[in-house]
Amino acid sequence: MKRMLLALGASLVLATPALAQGAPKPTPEQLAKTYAEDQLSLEKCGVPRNAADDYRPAPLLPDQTRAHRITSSQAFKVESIASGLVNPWAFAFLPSGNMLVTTRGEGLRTVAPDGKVSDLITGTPAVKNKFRLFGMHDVILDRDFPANRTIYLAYVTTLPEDASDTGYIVSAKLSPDERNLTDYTILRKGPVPRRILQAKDGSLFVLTADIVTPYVSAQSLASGAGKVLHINTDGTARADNPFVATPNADPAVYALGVRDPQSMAFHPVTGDLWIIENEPRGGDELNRIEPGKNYGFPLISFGRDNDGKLLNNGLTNKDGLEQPVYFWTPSVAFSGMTFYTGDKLPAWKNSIFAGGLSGMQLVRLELSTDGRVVGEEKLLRDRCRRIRDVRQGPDGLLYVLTDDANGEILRISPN
Ligand SMILES: [Ca+2]
Repeated sequence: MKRMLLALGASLVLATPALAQGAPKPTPEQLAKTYAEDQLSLEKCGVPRNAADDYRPAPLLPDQTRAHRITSSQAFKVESIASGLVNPWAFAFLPSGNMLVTTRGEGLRTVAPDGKVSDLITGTPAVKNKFRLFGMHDVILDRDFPANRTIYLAYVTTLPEDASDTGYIVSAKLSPDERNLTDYTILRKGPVPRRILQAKDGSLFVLTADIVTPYVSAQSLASGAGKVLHINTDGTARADNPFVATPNADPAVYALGVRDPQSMAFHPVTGDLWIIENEPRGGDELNRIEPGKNYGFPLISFGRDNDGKLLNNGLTNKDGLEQPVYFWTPSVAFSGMTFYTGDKLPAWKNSIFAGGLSGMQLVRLELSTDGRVVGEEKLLRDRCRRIRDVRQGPDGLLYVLTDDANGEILRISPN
């Protein structure tokens, strides 16, 4: 075991200098620090699933993987503000000061600022915590929540009349006492939905997964799986979606060819839609999404399939298919993501933060003005926790949700 850890640490440090132009070259001292941090993390937390996988396809763009590892100048402290949440998946900040939290196998609860966890909110659909993959996923508040009390939920359940798992995007209203859901409306029924994001105009972007081999859905315009979808708040497809006139296409499709995208956020300056998706085994990708574009899965991939076999003979590039801005081998297995836009942690302004599940880390990415990754920092690794979601609070601090049977909400503030 020790030998494997050393070998893994050594290969990580060797990979770091192979950075392309654009990123500043790390000093020997920085490399030594990075190596020591990687080593410590692996020894303390153990080698996560796929982390020992040494499959490393070559990048095709500058700084497309292993961009210069950075250490933040931002001094910060981490406090646990709530615990005892059973496999929490996502959270949102209510105007009351409470947080609305989904728990994967249960439903929906609130958490008060003092950490008190409520009973289950009634009227929430029944879900099962199946294979650690399915159940209650995302929750967001409507932009006009203070006036209309509307929330949106993404979840997967198995109904008696259905042979297989069914995904739902629904809207509902949260009662003023935050104890009950009413006005339940199904917006979409179909493939596994992960995240929901509301645009300034009120429309909803939805990420859906194609995780069933042989991955026939992600490239099929007729299927809503393995897609970025764009819908109205009544569930209908946006009239300006790119494939509304394409015969047999699902009109909700906005972009295609993604596998298991779980992270989504708008860039605070450009307004562009960014997502992170998990490939089966290595090759997790950061993508900037444009309408009508094909992000390649499973035709091209920087990862391998779960059985270790190459996807499409290891092809990583093909005309007509988009290259990821950035990719990770081995897997980090990302979940929630946000751009930090607050003033409380100024050194982190406009950075991407994304939670790693098997990678047990909070990744911070610095982007250049032209949208390339110029620095990657790995935070919270000393805690050895699967990080399920990260959001910016209304107080300008960062909040992180850990995913296990005793899930916590962590608050990151300046120190
Ligand atoms: Ca891709």
